[in-house]
Amino acid sequence: MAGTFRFSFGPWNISQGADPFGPTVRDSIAFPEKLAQYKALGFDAVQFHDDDAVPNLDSLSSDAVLKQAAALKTTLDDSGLTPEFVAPRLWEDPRTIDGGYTSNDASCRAYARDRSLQAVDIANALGTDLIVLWLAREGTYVREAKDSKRAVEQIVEAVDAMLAHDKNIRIAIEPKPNEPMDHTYIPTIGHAIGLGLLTSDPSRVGGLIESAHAILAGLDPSDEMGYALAHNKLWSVHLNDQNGLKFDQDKAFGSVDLRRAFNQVRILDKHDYGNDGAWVGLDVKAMRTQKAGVATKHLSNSREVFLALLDVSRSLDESKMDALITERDYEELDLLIMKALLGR
Ligand code: GLO
Ligand code: MG
Repeated sequence: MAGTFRFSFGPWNISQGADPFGPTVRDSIAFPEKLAQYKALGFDAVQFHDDDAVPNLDSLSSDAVLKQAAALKTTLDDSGLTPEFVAPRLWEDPRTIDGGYTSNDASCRAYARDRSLQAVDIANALGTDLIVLWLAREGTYVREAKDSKRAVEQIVEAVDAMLAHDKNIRIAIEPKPNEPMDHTYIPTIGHAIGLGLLTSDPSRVGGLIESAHAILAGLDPSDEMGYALAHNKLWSVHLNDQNGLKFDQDKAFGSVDLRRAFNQVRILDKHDYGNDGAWVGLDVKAMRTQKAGVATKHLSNSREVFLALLDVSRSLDESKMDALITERDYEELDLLIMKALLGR
């Protein structure tokens, strides 16, 4: 029982503080400046949307896209940073208004598929075999707009196209139950793993679990992680926190419910997460109130809290816990954990 924990985040996690009700409050930070901060914050890998890696890719030829990706690989190598994954961003272009793979417009579906295949090419050029699919708009605002059975088939067809495009690529689906959609078709890790079974190569389809997304589905993130671990399908995580059932908050890890965070760390450590090279990703957002210059603390703080909770988990008296479990004295077990979290 011991995982290996190395940390990653995506450049979108250093942001300007815009929200749906107000504009940005911090200057934008250029991508090279963001990259320069990774190591000092304690992070060794970068998560990419396809257009984080190659900005404005829709206006470039395939050759130009691959050339830029190759140049980025050199920059990453020079900075000692590893690319963890590439995620096709299928939620901003006008052709993705009605979804990507499940859009009701065939030409928009073709755009989503082609862009996903290009994301695979970018991943190859960067030197990672992992694609993440956050299926942002694969859902509906009204049930009658799409056929849910057909939608699942369409997502499977898109995944199959990516698997056929490259024989080594692995696809981790990041489930989320809502936002921006009212309901999505792949809301939990069970759905993601089930979808994988419908594809042409289930061994290359897994999942990424985000704490807040599990909480929004009314589930405990550590139990979702355990479910994925039991299937050998936990290929990445997006740790963060969430205060109840509202918009996706991406709060710093552990900042709402320390015990819920502790249990995520504990299940990962208990089952050797990371020993196969998987990263601990943090998908956290700085508070809008945070001034420029100190707007990366949510990242380093989340990592610090993860490592502190790891210490707590590893310092527990496991034989005492086992004895309480045998006695079925869960009240005492409960207190033991609370005292450990309180440092008493
Ligand atoms: C939004 C998601 C988003 C993804 C990212 C990577 O709710 O968490 O941040 O993780 O786009 O695909
Ligand atoms: Mg996420």
